[in-house]
Order: sequence, then structure tokens, then C-alpha cells
Amino acid sequence: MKFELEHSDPQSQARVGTLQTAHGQIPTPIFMPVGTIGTVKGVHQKELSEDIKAKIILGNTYHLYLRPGTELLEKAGGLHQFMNWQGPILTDSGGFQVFSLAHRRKIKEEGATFASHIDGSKHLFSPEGVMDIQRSIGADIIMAFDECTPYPCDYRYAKKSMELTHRWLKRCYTRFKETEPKYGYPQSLFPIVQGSVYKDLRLKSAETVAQYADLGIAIGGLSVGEPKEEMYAMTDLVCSQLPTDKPRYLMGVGTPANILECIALGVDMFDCVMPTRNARHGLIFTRKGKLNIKNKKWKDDFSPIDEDAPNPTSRQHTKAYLRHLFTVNELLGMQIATLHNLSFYLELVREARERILDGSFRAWKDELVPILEQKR
Ligand code: PRF
Repeated sequence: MKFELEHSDPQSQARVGTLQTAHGQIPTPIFMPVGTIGTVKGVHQKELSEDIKAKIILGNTYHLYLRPGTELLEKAGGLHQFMNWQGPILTDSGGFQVFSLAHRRKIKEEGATFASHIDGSKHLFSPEGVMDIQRSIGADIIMAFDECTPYPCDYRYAKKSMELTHRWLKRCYTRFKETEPKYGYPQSLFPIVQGSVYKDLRLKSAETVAQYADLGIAIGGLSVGEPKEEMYAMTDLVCSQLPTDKPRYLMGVGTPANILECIALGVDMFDCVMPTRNARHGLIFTRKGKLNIKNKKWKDDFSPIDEDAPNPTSRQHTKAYLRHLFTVNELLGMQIATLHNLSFYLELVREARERILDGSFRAWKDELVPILEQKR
């Protein structure tokens, strides 16, 4: 696996590159649809690859470990085979999900103990165990086991937590190097920068974590409730410290505007549940702002869901029809809305990439961001 940086924007920190994996090339900047439990909810693999041309999807260690479990995934020949997705996959390590979903969680030096949110059964996630699970899942890119600090978080706790994340990273790295991929193609481990909203901690973490980066580096602990100015300031600071020849992945970010702003700060990879989760609640993103399709306002609006959309589904169906599907609680409503939102996110980063290459990114981004945040 390798990353090639192809172009840097002279008017911002934005970059264009290509990440090569055994399952295909990933043009960056890139948005990765979230497929938590072996499915991007409501979207078929064929739609992902052929209709909206997703280049990489995300899976989740915590969820996949609980169900269907590593034994079954190994029997299937790994997650790619099991779900019949032949493109690249990245798995998050479970750090974030253990802290946000599981019950009775306790953090110790050894790892994190927790009770499953499904049946209450008790488990331990250690750095070594999480590497082993991600070997069994078989994603192309796997993540280090970290603690994502909440917001707000006092300095003492943030420092202690970051130091623990660094010790866990060392153990992840050792285990990763001691073990082999299970399915005949290489995997790469991304370490995660933490440090909450404290400049000195973020700088320390960026420096420490970079030593464990073979291919790329993630930035965690942001978009957890802090003001967006603080998120941008930390992203800017960390990106300015990270090696330029490695892709930067900002975890769990964000709104379309957040993504454009963070591309401008030097981020290459993004994931977020926002396009998929919001779609299931009827929230639709467009280049003219976001709208709630359940609103009465759309009852007899026979214009396309999004006339500017690249994917035919969003142009062929009307707002009135999509609203009707949500009103009568039909599954197809969620499916169309999800496909639309993902297509919107993917097209946004695709255009960002083109504009970085032709020199028009900065002006385009500055004009578009305020419109994207408007409610229609
Ligand atoms: N760590 C991990 N996954 C994450 C995060 C993190 O800090 C975040 C924070 N936005 C999202 N997903 N492992």
C-alpha cells in the first residue's frame, strides 16, 4: 500500500493524492460511507460501487465483533467476502463505540471492559485484542485502539487519557507487527492523534503518533461537541505538524461545510454517519442548503429531489414523492434519501478534488460553505 501526494493548493493547505490498496485506488480527498455492521444501511453494494462510486467504506470493530463475530467472519473469508464488497474497507477500532454505546465501561491500563449494548454480556477490548479482531475482519486499513475524550474535558484528564492512548498505540503497533494478514493482502495500521482541545497536548500527540505511522494518520477526539472554531483550530494545528507525505484522516467529521473547511486545512479522508443517519430521518443535503423532506412545504412540490445531483435517482424522483414515502413510512423513502445524501457527499469531495487541481478550490469553498449551512 502506498500514498502519493500529487498536488498542493497554493491558496490553502488542501491536497490531492491517491491511496493505493489491494482492493483499489482511493483518490483523496475522499469521503468514506459508514457501513457499521457489514452494511451501509439501506444501500446495496451494487449501488455503492456502480451508482455513487464509493471508493472505500467503513466498518466497525465493536459492532462486527459482537455480531456476527470474528469466528464467522473468518469462516466467510473476511468482511470483503462476507458482504461481497470488493472495494477497500477501513475499520474503526472500537475505542469510540465502546465509550459511546457500551454499558458499564471501565478503562484500565490493560484495556477497556464493557457490557454489550445488545445483551449485556461482558467483554474486554485490549490493544492486542483489537488488532487481532481487525486481522480477522480483514479491512485494508485498521485503526489503533484509543480513548476518545469527551467534551468538555479538563486538562488533567485529557493529558492522562492521551498518554494512555499513546501507550496503547505502542502495544497496537507491536501486535500488528507480530501478526500477519489472514487473507493474503496487506493491511495498514493508522495511529490516532488525541489531546482534546489543548494545543500542547495536540502537538505532543501529533509528534508521538507520527512515529507509528507507516501509511497514514488519523485525528480523533474532535467533533464531540466542541464549537466548530475549536475543531478547526485543532485540525489546523495538528495538520501543520504532521508529515506531508502521509494522508490525514479526520474521524467522524462532519457536515458538508465542515468537510470543505477541513479539506482546506489539509485533511485527506473523512467519515461520518451524518449523510446516512440524517437521511433516515428525512434530512436531505443539497447545494442550495439542507431540507427536511417531511415538512408540509414539500407536499405538492413536483421538482426533482435535487436537480443538480449527479445520480439519476435524485433527479428522477420528486420531493413530493419522497415526502409521501416518509409520510407513509415506506422503506424506499429511507433508501432513496440515503443514496441521495451519500451521492451528495461523494460528489462534493470529488468536485473539491478537481478544484484543488485547477486552482479554483479556495474561492469555490468560500462561496459554497455559507449556502450549504442554510435551511431550505
Ligand atoms: N477515535 C476513534 N474513532 C472515532 C473517533 C475517535 O476519536 C471519533 C471522534 N470524532 C469518531 N470516531 N477510534
